[in-house]
Amino acid sequence: DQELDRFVCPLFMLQMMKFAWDNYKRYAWGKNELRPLTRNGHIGNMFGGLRGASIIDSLDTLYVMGLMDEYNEAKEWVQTSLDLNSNGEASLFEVNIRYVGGLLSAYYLTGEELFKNKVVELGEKLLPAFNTPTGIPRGVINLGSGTSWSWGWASAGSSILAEFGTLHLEFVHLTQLSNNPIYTEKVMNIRKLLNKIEKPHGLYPNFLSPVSGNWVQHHVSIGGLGDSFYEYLIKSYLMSDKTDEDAKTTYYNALEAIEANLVQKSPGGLTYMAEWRGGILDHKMGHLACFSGGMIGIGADDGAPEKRQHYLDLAAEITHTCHESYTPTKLGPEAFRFDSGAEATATRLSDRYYILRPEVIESYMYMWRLTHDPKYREWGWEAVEALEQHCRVDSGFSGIRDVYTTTVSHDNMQQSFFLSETLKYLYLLFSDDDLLPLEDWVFNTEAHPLPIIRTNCLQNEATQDKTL
Ligand code: DMJ
Repeated sequence: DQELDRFVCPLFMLQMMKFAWDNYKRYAWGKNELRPLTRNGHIGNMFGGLRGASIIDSLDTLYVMGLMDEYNEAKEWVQTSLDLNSNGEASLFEVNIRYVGGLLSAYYLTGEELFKNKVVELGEKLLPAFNTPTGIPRGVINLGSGTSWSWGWASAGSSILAEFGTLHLEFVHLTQLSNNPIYTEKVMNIRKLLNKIEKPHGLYPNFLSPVSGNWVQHHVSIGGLGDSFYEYLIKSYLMSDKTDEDAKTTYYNALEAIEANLVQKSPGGLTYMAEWRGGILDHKMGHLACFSGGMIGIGADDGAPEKRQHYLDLAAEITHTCHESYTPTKLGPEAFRFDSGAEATATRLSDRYYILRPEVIESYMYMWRLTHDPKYREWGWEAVEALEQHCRVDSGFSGIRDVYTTTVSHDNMQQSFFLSETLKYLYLLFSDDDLLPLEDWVFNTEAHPLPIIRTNCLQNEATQDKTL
């Protein structure tokens, strides 16, 4: 049976990917995302006029799954239709994680110069966002004029930790590919400022002024607004072939502060990450924060020797808690709480939606790779069945509005991260460990694999042999 599963499960993921892709192609080709109920495309306002987010986000997934006809269609679109001369308001963060990350991975996996040329051209367009008094970039940039500004909703013109803190992996690779040190300089400057500034209880608040370089308010979260900043610390260390000691120290110090101030145990025995507002805890965990099981897992082995088992246990506990939140449709809400008797349950109607997010499955994938405990594959399979049952519609996959009711209401969006992350992590969960091995690759926060930068050439050749 197990032998059969080895083939059947990845094949199943591949068919889900093909179904998602075919419908995108049929109804939304060249637009950013598919609206599967109304059978049309969605452009949105995050990518500054750039198009084809689902294509760029899918390139590596298609390639890794061996869907070569589909990969070739995607590549051809990049060649003929990816126009980088757009003139709209883009989120620096979203363009970086999806477009820069997607093109970098496509280049490293395939060696096609086209992707390298495109990504370097795009990287240059992002640089003006860093022209601030501190060098901390603003969140929004006009890709044509280079003007940048802060999100209207961010307090007092501040920049967001998870946005300016989620550039490091891609920018270091941009320097590698372009031989231009400027990208690495920009992200090292962010790190320098963060190292210098005083941190309340060792924590990193979510809002920072790009003008004064001071925190704007003391709200700390491992979920939205904070999340991938922490992820990029440990991944920067791993991607540097474990030479970036500064990233390592910063990561373990941050994790210590998180454990001391945010990690909680519920009355029912579930370990969770609360949110912190100037010392007051909000006993709520976002779906986004569920990536932290995987993050703590991949960082466990490089922690202090006496802490390694503890980190692995903590990673398993958080992943378990996130699995607990996946009920009764076997899909999880956007946020769940641990107060007034709640145990990993969304108590507000407005928190009950699921938009095809990957974070819980991402943690299953890492924990499977680290422990080979079969429960992670079982949990992953549960999610596959639930996606098929509740999110598959005639023309693609859709998010749902309420994970607590089985009479499903669909949100009419097939998010591009469903193709780049959710389906890729599921595929990897059911594949052998030597497909994109963690010793050779780190995944950016949109699940685009980037190679570890080897410090000596001999290792480099060995890696290339393995990965090609
Ligand atoms: C993705 O774009 C990335 O994973 C990001 O870090 C968080 N949000 C979505 C997925 O939920």
